Amino acid sequence: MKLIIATRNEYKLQEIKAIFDFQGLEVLSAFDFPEIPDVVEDGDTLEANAIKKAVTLAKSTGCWALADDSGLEVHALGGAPGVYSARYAGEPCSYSNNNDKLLRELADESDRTAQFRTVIALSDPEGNSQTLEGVCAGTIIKELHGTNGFGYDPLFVPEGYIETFAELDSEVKNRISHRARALQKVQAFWSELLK
Ligand code: ITT
Repeated sequence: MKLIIATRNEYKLQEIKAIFDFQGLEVLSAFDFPEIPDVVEDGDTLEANAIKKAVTLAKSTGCWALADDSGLEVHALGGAPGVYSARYAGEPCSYSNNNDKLLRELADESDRTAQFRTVIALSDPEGNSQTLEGVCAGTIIKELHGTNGFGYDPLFVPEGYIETFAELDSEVKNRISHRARALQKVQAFWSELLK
């Protein structure tokens, strides 16, 4: 059976491939379907965007599809940037501009707690979908540290660690992250489905 990972984010794709056990599945991604346009992520929630991405790819390809929509939720900012994490500093989207804006917004804040949230949507070829979620709590530090990972990783120190996700080995991030936690649930759901 084929499973399409509905992303064109190379970092995210590598993390999903490292975390999820795709045994017996032929794994493809949105990169294998250049003729299918990018899905416009105009939902108000991570759930809505994840479902839109998974269902669009599943229906256009006739295969099962898995989509991940993730965001950083900062408590002192009322949960922002949240679903708008990719475009936090406006267009064109840039990780560096987003991180700079986050540091500016938190300049006078003593509460720097935050969490990453991932919602994974799985869609069958007809567009019936299911979502599962994972959260990773941590804090936002005051300057960029590390070069691994992507997005807000150089500013995010997960709870129980002193290094950012961008300093930690990818093996550690892929064990404790929001994405790992969501994918563990997807793995259990998928195993049940195959029974
Ligand atoms: P796709 O929609 O193609 O999957 P995307 O880059 O648009 O890729 P998201 O909408 O899920 O991905 O993510 C929104 C932003 O959240 C993303 O641009 C990053 O800045 C940030 N982000 C997501 N996951 C992250 C992670 O694991 N570490 C750091 N930042 C992350």
